[in-house]
This record gives sequence, structure tokens and C-alpha cells, in this order.
Amino acid sequence: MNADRMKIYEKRTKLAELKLNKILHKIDSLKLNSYFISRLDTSGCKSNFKFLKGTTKNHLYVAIIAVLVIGCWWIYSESLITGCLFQLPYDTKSLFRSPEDCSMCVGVNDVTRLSNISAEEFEDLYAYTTQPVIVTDATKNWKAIEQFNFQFFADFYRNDKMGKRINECFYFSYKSGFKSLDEVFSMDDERANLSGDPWYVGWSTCYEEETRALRQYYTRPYFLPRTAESDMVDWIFMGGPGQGAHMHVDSVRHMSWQAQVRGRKQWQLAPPPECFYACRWITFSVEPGEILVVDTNRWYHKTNVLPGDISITIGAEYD
Ligand SMILES: O=C(O)CCC(=O)C(=O)O
Repeated sequence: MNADRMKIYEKRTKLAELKLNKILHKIDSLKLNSYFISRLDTSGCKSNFKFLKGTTKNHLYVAIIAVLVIGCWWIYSESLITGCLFQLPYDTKSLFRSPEDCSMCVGVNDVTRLSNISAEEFEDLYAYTTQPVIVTDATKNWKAIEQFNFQFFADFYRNDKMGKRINECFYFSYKSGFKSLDEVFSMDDERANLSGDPWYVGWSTCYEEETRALRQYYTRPYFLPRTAESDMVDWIFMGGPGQGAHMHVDSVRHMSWQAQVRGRKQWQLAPPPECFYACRWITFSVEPGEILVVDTNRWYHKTNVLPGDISITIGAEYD
């Protein structure tokens, strides 16, 4: 700053100081309280915060209200299908997912039931689409159909087969109250036989040897595309009638299949909230021995075990 500008600056500061003192004296002599001071008309004052003035300020308010309205609508529409206003932390992912192109669900009104389909045809028509499909003849000769039950998994995880190692990867307790697979396989016989408090749990395999050991009881579904790979992780869901998974959307890497090894389970698929007015909800049940293929990353889904046997499913992702 040069000397002249410095002088002007000092002069202006002095002047402002004098003016301020004058105003303070006036306020003092008039004995005004803070309420009156706060109501003084300061519209003549110059402000550097131009973005907060006049129409621009109104635009800011409108923008804030619009963001709030859109945010509330989004949370509300998510809550319509999930039944909860907030689901933290697992489902927060769904709040931040990018909006769907509703062509994923327009015209998809039901599940398609198939049998005796070649891997090529399945790949061309269904494998990577959003059309949910049930293949009815893909678990023939699976030992799992005969042998999977509560006791099988209790022995598998508690006894020698897994070297007493309890799985600690993904575990979903739903409303069971069991905090770990260890607790699941320590439940009393009454509850395990579905005569006590209802329960439903899900988990993924964790170790290659665990997946390999389980895969001796089932094989890769014959209809999957020949080039499709599955990683060494399988998913198991097990529990009694009236129980199931709450409405949610997944954030897994690939498409997946799920075989209904025992029991019957009802599925409800909901379009993403932004497609509510363009698409329909779909409800269907999967019977023992059937395999469901559905894109759970795009369809919101909820399950409910139907009356009768315990429901046990096994599934995996494929690319
Ligand atoms: O099978 C179930 O009950 C739930 C399955 C599920 O939520 C999923 O695969 O994402």
C-alpha cells in the first residue's frame, strides 16, 4: 500500500469510528433496548454479501426448499417400500445409489418359470437381464436336497468338519436376536425345531475349504452361462415360517442365483422408488428344488418363509 492510500484508509477508519461513536451515544441517550436496536432498518447499509440480498437471496431459499423437498420425497418413497424411514448403516448405500433407468422394470410383471433351458439360451435371454426367472429342474441329484437341515449345519460348523471354526464373515441376524452363527448353532432344540421363538438368519461362507466342503452337496446350476465364473463365496439363508429378509436392495458385485433347498419362500420384488409410477411390484413363491435368478442389485426385495418346513436356501453370485 503506498503512503497516499494509507492516509485515505486511516481517514476513513477514523470517520467510521466517529460515526459509530455518535450512533452509540444516541442509542445511549434514547435508552433503546436491544429489541429496538434489532429492528433498526439497515437496508441502506452496503453489504459485501451480495449473494444474500434481494432476488438472489430468494433464489437461495427456493433452492434450499427444493433440496429439502426432494430429499424428503426420496426418504419417504424409500420408506414406503422398506417400511422404515432410516435404515443404517447397511441400507444407507441405497440412499446414495444412482437413479435407475425405469426400462429395467417397465413391462416386467411376473417371474418367468423355465425348465430344460440351454446355457446359451439362458445367457441370451435372461442371465444378465432384470427379468426374474425360476428354473424348476436344476437341482436334480443334489445331495443337499436330502441332507441339508438345521442339524447338518450345526454339525458342519460346530463339530469336526470345520475344525470347530465358526464362520465370521457376513452374517445377518434379522429379528432372531442371535448375534453370531455360534449363537445360532447353540440354540435349544425346541427353537431349532421351530417350536420356540421364530428365527431367520443368513450368512456367507468365508473360507475356501468351507465353500468347497459345502459344494460337495450341490453343483453349479446347469443353465448358467458357460463362461460365467463364481467366486468361492456362497450364501445361505435359513429359518422358519413367517420370517424372512426385510425389504432392501443389494449392493453386491454380480447377478446371483438362489436354490430353495427346503421349504417354500415368498418373494416380493419392488421397483426402485423413482420407478414407482412406471413399474409394478411382483410377488411369487419359490418351491423346494427350484432356483431363482434375480438381479437383487436393482430390484428391491423382501422374503417371507411360507407355512410348513424350515426354509434353507443356498446361492452364489456369477459374472
Ligand atoms: O433369501 C432371503 O431371505 C434373502 C435373500 C436376500 O436378501 C438377498 O439375496 O439379497
